[in-house]
Formats: sequence, structure tokens, C-alpha cells
Amino acid sequence: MEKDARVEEFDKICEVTSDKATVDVTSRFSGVIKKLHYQANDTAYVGKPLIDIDVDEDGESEDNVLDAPAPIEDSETASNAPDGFMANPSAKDDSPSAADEQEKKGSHASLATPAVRHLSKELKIDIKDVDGTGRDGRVTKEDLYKHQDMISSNQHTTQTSGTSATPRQSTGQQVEMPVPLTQNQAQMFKTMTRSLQIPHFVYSDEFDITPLVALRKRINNGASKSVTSQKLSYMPFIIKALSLSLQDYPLLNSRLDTTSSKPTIINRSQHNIGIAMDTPCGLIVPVIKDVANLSIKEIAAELRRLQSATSSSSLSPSDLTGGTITISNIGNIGGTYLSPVIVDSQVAIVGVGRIREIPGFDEEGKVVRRSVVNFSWSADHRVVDGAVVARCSEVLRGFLEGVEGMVLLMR
Ligand code: CAO
Repeated sequence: MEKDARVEEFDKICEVTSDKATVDVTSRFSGVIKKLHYQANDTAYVGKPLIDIDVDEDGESEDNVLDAPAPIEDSETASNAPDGFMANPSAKDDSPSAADEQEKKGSHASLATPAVRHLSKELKIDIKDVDGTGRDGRVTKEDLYKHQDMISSNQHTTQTSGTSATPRQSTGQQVEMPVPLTQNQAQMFKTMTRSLQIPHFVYSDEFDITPLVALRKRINNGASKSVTSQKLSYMPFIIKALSLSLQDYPLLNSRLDTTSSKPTIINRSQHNIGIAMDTPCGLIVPVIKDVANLSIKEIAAELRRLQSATSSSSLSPSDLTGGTITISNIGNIGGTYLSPVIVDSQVAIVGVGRIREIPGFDEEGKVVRRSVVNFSWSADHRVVDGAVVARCSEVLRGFLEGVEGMVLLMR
């Protein structure tokens, strides 16, 4: 190193040789060397200046002095090796030094090792702002990381609490208004409260109804106009398919009589399928009676009648009673999965989610458009095994994924 040479932080300044080892001394400042206190091979004295550096930091010029390190042979006992020097770690001395004592009076910045100072620059932290927890209050890397965490959490708090330091003032008092239940809600309250007694087994599966979507499209485009001129929704197919599935699983069409001390399952001959309807008055569940003896066209006509009677409030008591199982199709509104609630005169309910278009594979492995829909079952687990639900759901899948199977079973 020569006078007026530029030196950067961490640059090697000189080598210090002792009987035991040789260590590199690096600069802890960037700047211009103003004075060399020793020439090569001179003996340097511990705690005495090595060089003066004119530090050009933040536009301000300031002289800094690098002191000589403690002699390496004395490293175990040396009391005056300043930490401002980078030395061979194996020979570095951590014990307090005279220079330390002197620097203790200064800022934490001057107490930090070059590595810590370097890190503080990387983290853009002014080391003078950091409380040092190291020896003699010196700032350690951990102190920097903690300080950084503190800054981030303060920023987060400021962001989440908004720009205003004062809490948002309430504009007035909370006002609670009692509103009596509508007739419909009062009925729902009673029915659903009774439903709480029923342990629900919930089961859901996805069906690929691409062929049914295509069939319905053909029918609605006039392919069967000699049979029907009415537009069909998916519901008549779903209602019929459920009825066909119940023929194999009559338990799901039964009810559980708990009025006597011995609970009894009551099997029922007719499939009276309740259809959950969303109406301006709320949920109403009219019933399509004896579905097993109705064609899809007849089911569609009955569904239309019930929908129209619901709109004109002309449903008869008989339209609203006698259901043996319920379908709740929420898909015309949205949703994929349901967890439908059983009423106490039934042991099962089927929920239908929204039909979705997804990519699938054909038999040759090519990507094709598929229409899928989720069916979600709830069954009374006191009397219905999950396996029964799963098997019945598989039969239902067969009818809806291969609609021709339904045709074969039509009477
Ligand atoms: N996925 C995608 N589209 C569906 C669908 C589904 N699962 N179900 C019906 N749709 C479509 C119909 O195909 C029809 O579209 P197009 O005119 O293009 O054919 C449109 O939605 C409207 O159908 P719709 O409601 O007139 O007739 P629907 O026979 O399909 O459904 C009913 C009848 C009563 C089930 C339905 O109107 C309804 O009220 N659903 C809500 C039920 C409900 O609230 N369940 C929750 C009960 S628990 O609180």
C-alpha cells in the first residue's frame, strides 16, 4: 500500500507476522490512504495507528485511523486487538482490547466487524440505529437481522392499521331490529331443527354426462318434435335416473319410524321425489309422485306444472306432502359440492352441483370437451351404510353417463 492509494473496505492492507502465524489485516473503510505509519518489515505496536484513511462517505470527508492488531503470539491473552481488522479466524482474538475499551465510548458502528458493517450496507440499515448485544455493546449480525425484522413488522402494522394513527370512529350505536320469521322460514326452522337429530353420512362423486348434454341438445333442437315440443331441462332425466336407481336400493326411499321404543324402517312402494325449489318466498319442496310410473316427458310436464304453481302460489297441500326422497339441484345458480340436509320423514337426499365443461380424454387418448357434474348425497347413518349410498350412486352414474340404459328400462 502506498500513500494516496485508494483502498476499499475489506481490501488487504498488510500482513502481520509473528512467531506463531501470519494474518492478513484488511481495511474496514473505503477511502484514500493519507499516511503510512510503518514501512514494510517495520515492527508495528499494538494499538498504535497503521495508516490514516481519508474516508469519503456520504460526500463528507473524514479521516480514519487503522490501528495495529494485537500480536498473534499473544492472541490468547492479548487485550488490545481491535475487531476492526479482518484476521485469520484461527488466530483472531475475541478478548476485550484497549482499543475496544476506547471504541466502546464511540458509536456501535465503529465496534462492528467489517463483516457486520458489510451486512448492514446490504440490508440498508444504519448501524448506528442498532442496539448491539455483542461484547461491549458491539453490533452482531443477529442484531442486524432482528433490527430488520422489527422494521418490517412496524411497516406491516402501519400498513394494516391504515394511514391514520387514530382508530376509526364508529358513526353510531349498533341497532338490532327483531324481524319475525316468514311462514316459510318458520316451517324451515321446525323441519331443520328436527333434521339435527339425524347423523348425516355425506358422499360426493363426479359424473361425466357428456352424452346426456348432447341428447338434451338434440331433443331441444327439435330432434324429437313428434314426441315433445317442450324444452327439457336436465331435471326430468335426473329424476327418472334416481327412481330407476332406487329400484335396487329401496332402503334409500324408506323412512325411519322412531315414534315407538323400537325404531322401525318403513319401506315405501312409490318413489315420490321432492324437488327443492328456490322461489321468491324461499325454499319450497313440491313432490313429483310415483316417478317410477312416469316417462321422462311426463316428469317434465309435472315439473313444469309444479314450477308454475309455485310461482302463482297455487300449490295444493298434496303437492307439498308425501315425499320419499329429495333432489336439490342448485346448479342453475352455481356451486359444485353440496352437503344437503335430510328431512325426518326421509333417509336420503341428493344434491346436484353445476354442470361444468372440462378437458378429458377419449378412448384414443385425445383431449376432448367433457361435461361433468357433482352429485352429493346425504343419508341417515343410523340405518344407511355408506356403502349402500356409494353403490346406489354408481347405479345412478350408469344411467346418467349412459342414458340409453334408461331407455331400456322404460315401461
Ligand atoms: N348445471 C348447469 N345448468 C343447470 C343445472 C345444472 N346443474 N340445472 C339447471 N341448469 C340450467 C337449465 O338447463 C336451464 O338452462 P337452459 O335454459 O339453458 O336449459 C337453467 O339452468 C334454468 O333451469 P330451471 O331452473 O328453469 O329448470 P331446472 O329444471 O333445471 O331446475 C329447479 C328446476 C326447481 C331445480 C330450479 O329452478 C331451482 O329452483 N333450483 C334451486 C334449488 C335450491 O334452491 N336448492 C337448495 C335447497 S336447500 O336450501
